Amino acid sequence: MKYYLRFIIFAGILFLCACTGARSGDDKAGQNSLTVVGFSQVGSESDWRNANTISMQQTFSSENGYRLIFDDAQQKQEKQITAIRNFINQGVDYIVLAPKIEEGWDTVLGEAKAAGIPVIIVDRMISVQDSDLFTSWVGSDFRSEGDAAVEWMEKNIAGTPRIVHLQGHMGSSAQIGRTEGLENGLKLHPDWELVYQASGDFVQAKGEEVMEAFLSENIDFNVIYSENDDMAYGAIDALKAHGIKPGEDVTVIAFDASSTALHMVLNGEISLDIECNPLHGPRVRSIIEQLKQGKIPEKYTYVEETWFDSSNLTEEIIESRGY
Ligand code: GYE
Repeated sequence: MKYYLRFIIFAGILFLCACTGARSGDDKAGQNSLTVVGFSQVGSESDWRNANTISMQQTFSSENGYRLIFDDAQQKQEKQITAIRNFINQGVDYIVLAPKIEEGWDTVLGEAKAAGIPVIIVDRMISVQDSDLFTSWVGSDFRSEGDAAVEWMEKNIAGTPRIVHLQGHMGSSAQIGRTEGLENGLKLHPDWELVYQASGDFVQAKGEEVMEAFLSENIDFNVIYSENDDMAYGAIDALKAHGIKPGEDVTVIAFDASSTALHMVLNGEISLDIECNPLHGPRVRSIIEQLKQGKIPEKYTYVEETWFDSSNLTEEIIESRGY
């Protein structure tokens, strides 16, 4: 009897151990099967950026087989560099970087390369000595976005354009390309005038500030070329505060084509919005899936884009776009 009881207790303990062991083993296997992606996001400066963050977070979910480590660098390149180093220390499977500016990435990406972690660049580009420091890039052709705006101006501005140019964050590809497009347009049209040029850092409040500063100088103008929607919102607020009517007194051109801005195209306050698509999550995922299968993805993938003005935009189009 005594032995019989002891045997039952012993067997019971063995059984419990086996169960816990199996369970923690399963958990481990479950965790290991998730692909870990460290994503360094530059910040949350605009509608575009927020849509981009959501796209990445929705795509790299556990339901899709991923664990996303998200880091918001709050517009500081140093923070992006620290985030990448943390990703390396944590031994993530892939690093995704949405860089603030083009320069300054060689050292830290050299460290990622030495650790054998593939790096995917999304949205803006980077400028590095050795192109092997990143595996692939996906984003927009910012220069051709600028060219499209110039082409539209050639056909749609009556009289001589006198342009106020609100630039994005200096040194970012989106600023560089859109500025190059306009500057090329100015070269092609010696009669066009650039009456003011300043950076509003892609931020609404700064767009308003820059516009206020310009308006206080009482210079004649009829076009605002704003390198993103958010700065255009700020500039439009400043115009209205001075009794100037956007769409009537001034032609406002913006970039991104987020839903709020497209509604302003429909109500006439913004005359042209050049599309820049932020929904990069699935595109980055497809690059990672290719790498997982041992394939070599394209080095550069440009997203196809269009533009919207009152001639081609409807409420249904806005509803169908997802940002
Ligand atoms: O146009 C702007 C955002 O890099 C394309 O960054 C992106 C730009 C976008 O803050 O709104």
